[in-house]
Amino acid sequence: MRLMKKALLAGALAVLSVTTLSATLTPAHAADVKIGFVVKQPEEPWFQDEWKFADQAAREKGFTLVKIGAEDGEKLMSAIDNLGAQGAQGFIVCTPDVKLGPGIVAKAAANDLKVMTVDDRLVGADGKPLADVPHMGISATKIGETVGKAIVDEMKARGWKPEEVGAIRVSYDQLPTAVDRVEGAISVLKANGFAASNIFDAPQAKTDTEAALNAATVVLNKHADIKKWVAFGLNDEAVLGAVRASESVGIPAANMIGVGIGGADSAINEFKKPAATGFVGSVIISPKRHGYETALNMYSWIADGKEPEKLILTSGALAKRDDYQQVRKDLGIE
Ligand code: FCA
Repeated sequence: MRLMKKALLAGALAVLSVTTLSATLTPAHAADVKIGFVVKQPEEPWFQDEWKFADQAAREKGFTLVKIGAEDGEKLMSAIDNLGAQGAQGFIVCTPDVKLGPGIVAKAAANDLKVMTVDDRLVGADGKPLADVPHMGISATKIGETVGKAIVDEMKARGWKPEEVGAIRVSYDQLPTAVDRVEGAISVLKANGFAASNIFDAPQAKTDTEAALNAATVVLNKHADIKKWVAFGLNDEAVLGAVRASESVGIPAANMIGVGIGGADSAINEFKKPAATGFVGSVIISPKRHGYETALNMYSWIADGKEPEKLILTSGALAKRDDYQQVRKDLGIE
């Protein structure tokens, strides 16, 4: 009797483990799926986070993710050929230059690869978005407005009058989403009494902190009579550059208000500093949606023939030193 019980139990256990196993087994074809995730600035924390979440999707579904950094058009074109040669079926890309749009689409087709864009939307020769390529971006104007409102609120809290304040528009005008973001911020500043003549363009040569620092330094030196400043731009790196520039010319944190966009490590490390800097806040956007969701969408396109939506625009939420942990948690990116 005892033996029989034991045998029965063993049998039940065996059945159990087989069922659990088959439930977690990925479909036979998942292992054959290979997806590229190509980004323009692999060292930027935002893109690291996108990759991290895309990796999570790959692990969950069982496909292979190939992460490639492509800082210029040449690297991007050879990356696409490479993916084709490796037998990938599709890729997601944040291009170093949106004007490469038609070239990217042609290269993808030549390699029989499906293509989706993330963050930066491709444009055609006429400067209009390539609406046929599925894209996930941020709602740039709205997020820019959130930046503008955060700046205005902080100005009010500090009792600043708009006429005594200079604004640094760290700009990268060849990228439409960058223009939409800064123009969104400017619209709110203007609606709150900021004169256009107090807003100064600081064009950055690249979208990193160093380029922004250089661009903002020129503005600050040229307008040394202005003692109070605000700054905004494409991302956290742009605004951090402006904040570093203000520090280097001796403007105290109390006289600087910078609000970025992103909320990855560049911003978080700034919030973690023991003393507050002029980097007051960041509108946190979701690398989880942009990494995990795009990768899943590409996977369903390849594995199930389900075409992704043509356009998804994600939102953001303002975070500051004292609440960024909670905001990140609410966005599911902790
Ligand atoms: C652009 C910027 C990145 C990030 C992304 C959402 O690609 O360069 O920093 O803000 O949009």
